[in-house]
Amino acid sequence: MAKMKLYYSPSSPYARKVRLLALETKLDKKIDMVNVALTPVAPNADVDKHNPIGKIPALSVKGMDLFDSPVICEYLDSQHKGRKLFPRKGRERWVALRLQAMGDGLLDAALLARYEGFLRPEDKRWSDWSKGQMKKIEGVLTQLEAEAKSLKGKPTIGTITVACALGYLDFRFTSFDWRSKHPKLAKWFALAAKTPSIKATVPPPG
Ligand SMILES: N[C@@H](CCC(=O)N[C@@H](CS)C(=O)NCC(=O)O)C(=O)O
Repeated sequence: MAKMKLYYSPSSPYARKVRLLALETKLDKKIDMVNVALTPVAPNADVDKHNPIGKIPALSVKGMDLFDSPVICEYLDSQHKGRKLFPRKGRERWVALRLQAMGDGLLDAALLARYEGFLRPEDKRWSDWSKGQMKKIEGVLTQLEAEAKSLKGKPTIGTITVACALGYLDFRFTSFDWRSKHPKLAKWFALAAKTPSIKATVPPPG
């Protein structure tokens, strides 16, 4: 079978979800990695060919292009015979999907704040917009702290996404001390960060 092709960047937290899931399910050997650079104002023509939204991650497989990260992750999880990271049914499934939604929601806000504070020309920046995004990030962190128990146990798409979201805060929001107000979450992440797949996908500095 032809190898799958993953368009990604080592700094993308959404692509990191896919890379983590691939490592956890040992599908990584079946994927060729295509490292691309892009922003909303500097799109990548190759990515545009594979994702009409022009974002990474995108996965080319069997003549089809898949996006976005929840869809790619669920597809990959259907391609192996081991323990599923998308629990198939029951409460466990909704807990995992809900955690994924919280992690993705945190990331969506974090990326908007990052683009606002880093990409947008300084004279056009809007501090209320950035504050609004930071409020969403705080909201997710508070909720995760309240239900930190649900993060324990074997990895699921939910815990993987939360780990990518917290990792992104550490990567791009270095002066944001999320740990002191969310000690249970911080404790969980300190342990999770020792997992080989998480260690192997830490974004390089820069
Ligand atoms: N909902 C998408 C979000 C993907 C996303 O925003 N990726 C960023 C990189 S981390 C991107 O491609 N940004 C370029 C752009 O917004 O044009 C997913 O889960 O895959």
